[in-house]
Amino acid sequence: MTTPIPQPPSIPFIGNITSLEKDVPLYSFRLLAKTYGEIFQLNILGRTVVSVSSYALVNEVSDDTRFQKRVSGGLHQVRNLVGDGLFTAQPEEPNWGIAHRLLMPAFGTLAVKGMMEEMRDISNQLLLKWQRFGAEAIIDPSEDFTRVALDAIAYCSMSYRLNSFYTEHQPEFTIAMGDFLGESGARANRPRVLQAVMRAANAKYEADIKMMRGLADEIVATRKAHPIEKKDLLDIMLNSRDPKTGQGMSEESISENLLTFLIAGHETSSGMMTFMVYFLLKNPETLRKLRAQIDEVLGEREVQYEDFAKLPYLIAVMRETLRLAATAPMRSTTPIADTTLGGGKYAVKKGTAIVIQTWELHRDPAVWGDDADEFRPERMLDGKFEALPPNAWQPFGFGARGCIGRAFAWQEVSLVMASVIQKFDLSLVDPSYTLQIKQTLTVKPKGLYIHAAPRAGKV
Ligand code: MNH
Repeated sequence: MTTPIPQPPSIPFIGNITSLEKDVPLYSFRLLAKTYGEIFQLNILGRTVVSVSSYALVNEVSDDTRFQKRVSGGLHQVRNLVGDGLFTAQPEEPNWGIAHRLLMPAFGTLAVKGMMEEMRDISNQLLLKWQRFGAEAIIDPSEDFTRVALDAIAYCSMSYRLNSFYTEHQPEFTIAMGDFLGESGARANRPRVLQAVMRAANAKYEADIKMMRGLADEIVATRKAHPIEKKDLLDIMLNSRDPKTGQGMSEESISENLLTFLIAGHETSSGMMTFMVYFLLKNPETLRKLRAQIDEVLGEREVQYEDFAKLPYLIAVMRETLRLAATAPMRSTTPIADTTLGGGKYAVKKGTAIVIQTWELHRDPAVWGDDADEFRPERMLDGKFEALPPNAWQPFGFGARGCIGRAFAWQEVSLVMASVIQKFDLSLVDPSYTLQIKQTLTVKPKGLYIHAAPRAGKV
């Protein structure tokens, strides 16, 4: 016997859409999980969405033999820009396999290691800026980390310089992308009739898409006009063939995947660095310990690839940051056939969207204990991370559709954050600041401002 999945009261035609906060849906999902428990379902404009948040249920749906990724909701809207690119392809679309097989090797640990000096080039632009601005400047870390992450992915994987540090405001592309992602999220929760009459919003959406496609075309055209020796991501897309099908990538597919990497490759990493700064400033003892380890290993010299293995506390802080603030806060999966969840308790039909609430998963007391809400990197140290139950920590998603950029993000954040902590004394502009969130498809802190005072002898 199955029991019905709990559902908040629903309004005819509109369903549960009013249960979702417009600006930060994550808040609503978290509140609903507190109210209704580890599983509940919503009716969003006629679509059933099942939300799961306990370790037990997430572990159950993290199973490639019974469930597979489903691109729906806001992510489905992102297809308006990137079509069946690597991130947004449905599992049955052949372009996923082609792009996956071709591009995986470009982002393996070894390939990423080879990008170290290009990453440093970009990271140094941030360090120089903060040094020149000096101790009194008010810094928006989210903006500068976004510059770093966006420039790094473009430079390391496409040998293209976006030069985001040379514009006063966020670069045009960043703004267009932010607006596009925000609008894509909103569209998923908007009745079609309403969408149709929103002329200004629709025109802006189309203009943003056009602007971003223009950049992709420009990057490809630049490469064709100035070929280089390097076997980077762009070179692979232009010149390699899928070993399995023998197919190359079409022009459209190249453009869509190029944009996929620019999008997927920067918002999550920059959000992670911003959250990390927030957690460190709110936990001075942790910051002190991290600084001590960095000083001991690096002294006055620049961090090298080989140093990362000697900075276990940095790694623990990064893991703990992504536990409490997974910057891609949800992912969707779906049963391959009609099935049940919770050991036969709840029936779920084939094709139903199941949304995994990573923020709740990462706070399940069954895994993390009673202090699950506390930022405590020690829980990730000394083999404890490796001893976690399977799928308990999954900020990078799951299985074949897990993050392809994990090694890239890890190296980038290690490099940037080790350097920042080594060279600057950070402080909050407003010491009473408490965390607020801005959500597009990803989440990042909102309204966080810091000072970065150069440390004597270190810069
Ligand atoms: Mn990334 C997929 C999180 C950095 C490129 N990424 C995913 C997924 C999560 C995720 C979660 C799975 C989404 C889903 O199931 O729908 N990614 C992150 C986080 C960071 C990150 C938390 C940084 C921190 N990602 C990066 C970087 C790149 C990148 C950097 C590019 C270099 N990610 C991708 C791509 C996919 C993906 C591409 C889609 C892979 C696939 O479906 O085959």
